[in-house]
This record gives sequence, C-alpha cells and structure tokens, in this order.
Amino acid sequence: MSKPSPGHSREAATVDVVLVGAGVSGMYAMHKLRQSGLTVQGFEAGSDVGGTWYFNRYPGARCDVESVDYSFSFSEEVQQEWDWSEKYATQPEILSYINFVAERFDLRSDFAFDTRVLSAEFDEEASLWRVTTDQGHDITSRFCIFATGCLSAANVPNIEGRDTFAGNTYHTGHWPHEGVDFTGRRVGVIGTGSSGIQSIPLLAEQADQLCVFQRSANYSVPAGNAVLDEATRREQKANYAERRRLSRLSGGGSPFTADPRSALEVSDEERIEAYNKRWTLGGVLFGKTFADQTSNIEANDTARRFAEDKIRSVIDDPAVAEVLIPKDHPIGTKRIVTDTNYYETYNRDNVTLVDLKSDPIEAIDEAGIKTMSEHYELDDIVFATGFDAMTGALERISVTGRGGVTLKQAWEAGPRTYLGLGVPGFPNLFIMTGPGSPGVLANVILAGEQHADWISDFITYLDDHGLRTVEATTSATDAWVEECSERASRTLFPSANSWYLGANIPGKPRVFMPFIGGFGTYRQICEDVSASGYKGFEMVAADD
Ligand code: N01
Repeated sequence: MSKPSPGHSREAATVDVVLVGAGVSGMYAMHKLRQSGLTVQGFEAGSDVGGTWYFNRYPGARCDVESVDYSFSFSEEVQQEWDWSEKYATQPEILSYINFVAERFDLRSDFAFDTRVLSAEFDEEASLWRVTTDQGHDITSRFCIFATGCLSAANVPNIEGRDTFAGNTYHTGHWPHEGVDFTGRRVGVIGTGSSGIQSIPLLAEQADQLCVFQRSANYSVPAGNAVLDEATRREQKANYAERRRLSRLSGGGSPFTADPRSALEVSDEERIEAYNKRWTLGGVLFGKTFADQTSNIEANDTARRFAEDKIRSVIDDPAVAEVLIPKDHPIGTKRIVTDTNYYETYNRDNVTLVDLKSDPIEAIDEAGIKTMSEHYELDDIVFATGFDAMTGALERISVTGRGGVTLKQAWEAGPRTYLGLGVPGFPNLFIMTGPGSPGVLANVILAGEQHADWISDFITYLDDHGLRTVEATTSATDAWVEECSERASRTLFPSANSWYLGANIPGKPRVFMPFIGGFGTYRQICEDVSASGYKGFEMVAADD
C-alpha cells in the first residue's frame, strides 16, 4: 500500500510516519495520511482515542465551542449522521462522538494504546527518526508527527507538603474513569480557570463543604446552553457547507464574526444592546462582540464593566462578588470561561471562597490546606490547576534533532517554529496545533484538519519530487516567531498572565506562543507557502 519511499536504499524505515497522539488532531491525521498511501504507526498514552476528551472527565466538562462547529468537517456522512443533543455537548457525548468517528474510519488499528513515546531521535546518517516507547517499541520512520496536544501535560503545583495530604487528590485533566462521589465530603478546589469553573457548581451540589481556593479571578459568561431540537438540527445539517466555509475564513474557526465597528464608535444604547444579546447567546464569544475589544483598552473596558455588573447582579454578598471580579487582566485576554451556574454557586451555604491574593496558601498538610491565616480541613483536594500548555507535552518527550540538540534545548528561550508546523534542526518533524499555530485560539478540530491536510500534501510533494528530507529554515522561523510576537503585541493579550504566555508555570520563558492572526489568515499563509513550492523549507534530494 505504501509508495516506495525515497531514502529506502540506505535503510528501510519501519513505517513512513510515526504519529504521536490519538486526540482529535491525531485521529484525523491518521485517516488523512493513510488515505495518502502512507504507512503510519501511532502511539497514544491513553487506553483509547480522544486525547483531551479521553482524560478530562471531571464533573461539568463540556466544550466551549458549539458542538455543531466543534466536530470533524472532513466527512459529510458523519456531519449528517451524528445528532448533537445540546448546543455545548458534555464530555461523555463528545467522547461518544469521537468513538463513533474512530469506528467509522477504523482509526484505532494503527495506534498502539497505553504506550508513551519516550524518545525520538533523528539519525542524520540514515535520515530516519528512531522512536522508542515505554512498551519497548524501537522503530524507525521517515517522518515524525507530534499531535500531543496543547493542554495535555497536567500542572500540579509544587505546594509545600503536597504529598503529605492524607485524603484523596485529583487533577481535572486526569479524572478517574469510574467518577468520584463527593457526597458528604469536605472538598477543596485549587484553581478557577475553565476546568475549575465548570466543575465547581457540580462539586458544590455533591459535597458537604466546598472550599474554592482562587489565586486569580477569571471572567466567565453563562453558556446559554440549550437542548437542540430536531428542527434546529435539521437546519444546521442543511447549512453545514456554508457553516464550514465561514468557519475556515474566520478568526476563531466558527461561523461567528465580530461587529466590525469599534465598541467606542456606537452609541451607549447600541453597545449595551449588543453586549446583552451576546451575553444571552452565551459563552466565550462575548469577548468578541466588537472587533476591537481585545486590542483597545478603552473598548475592552466597556465590555469589562458590563461583565462586572452581571457578576455583581448574581452574587448575594458584595464582598464575595468583588473577589470574583478579575482585577489583573482585560476581559478576553485569558480564555473567557463558558459556565453553567458558576456565580450562583457562591450563594450556597456550603461554599466558601478563599482569596489567595490576600491569604496565600502556605502549605498542604495531612489534614488539609493551610493559608497564611486559616487552616481548612479537607477530605479531598481537586487540582484544577491547568497545564504546562503548548510546549509541556512535547518537552516531556526526549526529541533530538540534528547535532544531538534536543527540542527542550532548542526551545530554552521559548518555542520556535515555522508556521507552527516545522522546527529548524529537526528535519521531517511536524507539529500539530502547537506553538506558532492558531490552534488554541481557534476551533482546534478544524485547525487539526488543516494541519493534517497540509502536512500530508507536503509529504506527497516531497515523494513526488524525490526529496528525502525537509527542514524549516532558521530565517523563515525567525521571521515567523517575530510575526507571531508582533501580531500579539498589537493586542491586549500579552498584558495577561496567561498560559498563552507560559506565565502559569514557574520558570517558563514568557513568550506569547500561539499565532493570533486568525484561523482564516493562517490558512491563507499556509496555502501561499505550499503554492510557492514550500518557501521557508529546505529540502534535500533522496540521492544527495
Ligand atoms: O487551566 P488554567 P484550566 N496556587 O490554567 C490556578 C481549556 N479548557 O484547566 O490564574 C493556586 O486556565 C490558576 O491561577 P492563576 C481552555 O482553553 C477548556 O482551567 O495562575 N492556584 C488558575 O486559576 C482553558 O483556558 C474547557 O493565578 C493555582 C487555575 O489554577 C485551558 O483549557 C474546559 C496554582 C488554572 O487555570 C486551561 O484551563 C477546560 C497555584 N500554585 C479547559 N497554580 C472548555 O470549556 C495554578 N493555579 C472547552
């Protein structure tokens, strides 16, 4: 089934491609690469497909992009056959959908599950990648593709005494498959990002006492979730082609477009009406009501004040409301959370909000969490403390390129990619939805599809032209890193201590990692690069 591969006269590769990760990006990459006639060996640390949706099983986990959009677009049959039950599907429903797609396209058969890739080393002599795993694999491939996810390397903060806690600890990103019953228990949650904010209302319903340990408040907008009736589904399915066309041209990978006007150029009434409308529709898109909300601080302030009033209107205790209102970042510069009953939860008698800004955690001990002024006795601690985002999963694998340089070394001062796809010094290596890509700021399923199509077409091009290796040039990479940074600097995003900048991980270099220029713009750039014969990549012929 595989075409004869350039380079095979030296040493035969075990497979054309080693693909790491069976999340949504890796799943589609598997499908696309096999369709292109390539042999693929996939490795996945989890026991099944799904990535994020396989691991993040905490109560309340849902997507914050509408499911009709946050779904594979490559198969019209799947689009027409699958019925989403809600506007924002729950994690179990998303995982069922993922399993449905995996079965339909036989995506599991070339993945080894429960298998963690330990190392990938580029053999310069043979022009092959040598890949080892914790299950004893030792194989070679012409190409190595990392679809390891941007939010997959859990961050469990190194709080003094953490391991002395006598109760149970959980991380939202590695939730037990059998679920957890918190009935009658005293539970502490550390962290109020998306994972914390989604899980807190449900934990509060179950637990006897819930203490929320908040270091930074986050903006959250009610999801406005709804059951999808048959008529809505029929209408969505009938218009899928147009939905996808608009999504591919858009900034965020959904058919949504912001009001192109400045928030400052419309009348107060018009502005409030627009915010009210978006707030009622719900979710993260509130942050994009007007085009300049995340680039002009005064425009941003109008949205921020609106959101603050909404928070105050829900919470009974004004002092609690003040703690829950963020003071440290413009709205939308950290991902706005899409919640269900979050703020209302603080009106419950069994919920206590601990403001770590005024009363920081000193230590965890056997019996609970000790802040500077209090000791909270707990049976369970939930770490909703996020991820070593974008680079963490990649850097935990020993990836060695030319000259024995590891990816970790190459990225010591921050990640450096060309288009988010290639890395200088690492021939025949591709990254999906990683740093330098718009993935985390867009609809990551569509971003993954775009990457997989582009990479697959590139490999076909190389084979058709008798080329053995390809490598992003240093100059193209420098220019891309500069472009990503320059585009970010034109926005308010760098002013927030977000995981986009690595600010949540002590010691991590502060670099704005994603491409913020929009999904549609990025697609066009990638298309221009391929149309030009892959400018910015250096290619070496098979017989050189
Ligand atoms: O992680 P986070 P997340 N002591 O990094 C706190 C996506 N996602 O898993 O802000 C005390 O956002 C930390 O505090 P601070 C989405 O893109 C989507 O919640 O660093 N607190 C913060 O409050 C999202 O942005 C969905 O001061 C500590 C929290 O832990 C991304 O994943 C659902 C601490 C971490 O928040 C990450 O979200 C879930 C410490 N030592 C996730 N260390 C959807 O809705 C960290 N914190 C689709």
